[in-house]
Amino acid sequence: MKKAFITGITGQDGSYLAEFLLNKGYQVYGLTRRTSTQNFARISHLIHNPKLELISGDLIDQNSLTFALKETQPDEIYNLAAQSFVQASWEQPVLTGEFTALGVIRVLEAMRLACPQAKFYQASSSEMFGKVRETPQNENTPFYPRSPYGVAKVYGHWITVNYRESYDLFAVSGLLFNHESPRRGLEFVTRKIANAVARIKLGKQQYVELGNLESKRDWGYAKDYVKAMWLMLQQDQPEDFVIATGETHSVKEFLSIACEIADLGDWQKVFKHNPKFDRPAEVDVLIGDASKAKKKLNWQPSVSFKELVALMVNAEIAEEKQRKE
Ligand code: NDP
Ligand code: GDR
Repeated sequence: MKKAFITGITGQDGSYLAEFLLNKGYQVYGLTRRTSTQNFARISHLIHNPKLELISGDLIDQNSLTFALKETQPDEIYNLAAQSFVQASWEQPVLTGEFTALGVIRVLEAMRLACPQAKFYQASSSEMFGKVRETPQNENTPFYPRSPYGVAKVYGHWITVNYRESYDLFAVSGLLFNHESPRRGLEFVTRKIANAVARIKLGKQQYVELGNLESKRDWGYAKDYVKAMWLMLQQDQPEDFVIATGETHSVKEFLSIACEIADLGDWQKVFKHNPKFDRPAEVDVLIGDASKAKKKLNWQPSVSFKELVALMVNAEIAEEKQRKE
């Protein structure tokens, strides 16, 4: 039985990845940090599974990571934990650096000491391409991050490459473009729109306040993307991969289709601009070229943009119908 260790198991991707690995028969260990109120909502359906064990630790605490890996001796390590909200990275730049950048080297150091034979996955991001140097972006496109988050992810990416080359570790970096789902945090634009549209439809809210509607993203479905992470660790050679749909759509398009799906009519009737959600420096347009993943991992996305919007809006309508105000 293979053993996997996931940091960030309580997050969107961690919860889908845990499900995916448990279905494959893995023993899964998940790192969780101590909070005064438990935040296991995304994994509540999994926590009684005997093949899942939660281990207490934090990316900022080196000993907790080394201890967790010494105890569990995993075959595969997925480093998904991070301060992952771009906007918050301007408000908490130092914390973002601690978690999202230095957190990576702490996990790598723990692995080097406790289980150097394991395979390591780093959750890198299309935000590293930022002010893009070429279109579409592939594994060789130079980075130009536009936020403290993007800068921190560049560190995480290069330290993963460096540990692979310095210590001959099986360490890979997945350059994943935006991926969404009903489990996305409410602060991210897709879930925020899907939720607001559902609430407007049900008469609980009148409009949605957003920032820049012109920015464009390559949006895929999170469940497809966690499979790509696993595939990267099943290869014989450690290599980095871009994972993306190859399509780009604006925030405005997302909003407009969401309104259509919820039968709200013209999106302009429910939209208000709030400069609070504009960013000090924006990433205008991202579009990924995942042809290497298609060729070597036999990976491709299974959900189209329109299906993704529908899936998210319908999930929010069902959820909001149940929720008591
Ligand atoms: P989420 O924000 O949903 O989850 C982040 C996870 O990290 C949570 O489990 C959180 O725990 C945990 N975490 C945060 N700080 C610490 C810490 N100091 N110690 C231990 N755990 C911590 O992110 P996603 O699931 O969306 O993304 C997963 C990873 O992939 C992240 O690294 C993100 O930056 C990266 N990424 C995401 C993309 C996307 O589109 N979703 C695209 C490209 C990269 P808690 O629940 O306690 O807060
Ligand atoms: P992103 O996702 O920054 O791409 O990072 P987010 O959904 O936060 O923003 C996408 C785009 O929408 C614009 N926008 C708004 N964004 C938010 N959150 N709230 C708003 O009200 C709003 N209005 C407009 C933003 O300006 C931006 O252009 C996500 C995260 O998951 C990262 O961790 C990950 O690395 C990248 O995707 C790939």
